[in-house]
Amino acid sequence: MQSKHAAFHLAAAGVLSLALAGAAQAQYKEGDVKGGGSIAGAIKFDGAAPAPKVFSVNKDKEVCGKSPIRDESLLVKGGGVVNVVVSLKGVASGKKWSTLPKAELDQKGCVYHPRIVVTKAGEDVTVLNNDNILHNVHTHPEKTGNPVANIAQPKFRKKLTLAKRYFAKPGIVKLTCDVHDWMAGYAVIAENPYVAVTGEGGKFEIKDVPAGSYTLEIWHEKLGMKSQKVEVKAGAPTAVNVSLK
Ligand SMILES: [Cu+2]
Repeated sequence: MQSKHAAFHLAAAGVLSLALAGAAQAQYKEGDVKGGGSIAGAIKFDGAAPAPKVFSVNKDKEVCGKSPIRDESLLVKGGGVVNVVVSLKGVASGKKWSTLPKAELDQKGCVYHPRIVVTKAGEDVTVLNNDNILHNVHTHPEKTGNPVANIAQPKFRKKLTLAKRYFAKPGIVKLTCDVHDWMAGYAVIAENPYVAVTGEGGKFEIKDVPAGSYTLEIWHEKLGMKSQKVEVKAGAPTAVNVSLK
């Protein structure tokens, strides 16, 4: 498939429901992928990069105020959008789940690292607290149908295991902290391991895809969701370049 440049705008509202449309799909099966293809490209930002915004830290200044906390809800670096979730839908079988890193995020300087964590549906998510202050993990399941977690993580609790029941159903769950209102992160509960999160330049790559036709979903917390058809050929890269605004 050739490169595509498609500009679109979508309100963030209503986006989560679309992202969850695959919930009823058949269970993904692990197997060996021989001669798979790949999907690679970049998610660009159509327009001028938004001016950087810094939150005013009004709580636990000695820890949270050590370095400025930037608003990373729309982060454009090198012309591309960082923290865009790119996922492949309709994959019946393919590479092993173990190709995804274990879902773990840290609270450091009162910021979630990483902002977006990917997990297999029905797995625990680990939340570390390296700040030596109280945080509180609050999940917002939106339309996933997962239960809400609202768990205090005192300074002595360096590691919190968020139980798998909070991540039983696929979709996107937002994480916030009731102590520090600027803290925001997302757990992407995946149906299959073909999920990538964009880095600098908006770049991403999804490897070892069995040849076939799929739908690629592109989701960003502020810019909304877009999906497009993608044709993957055996042993060949497929370029997908999209602009968001
Ligand atoms: Cu906090």
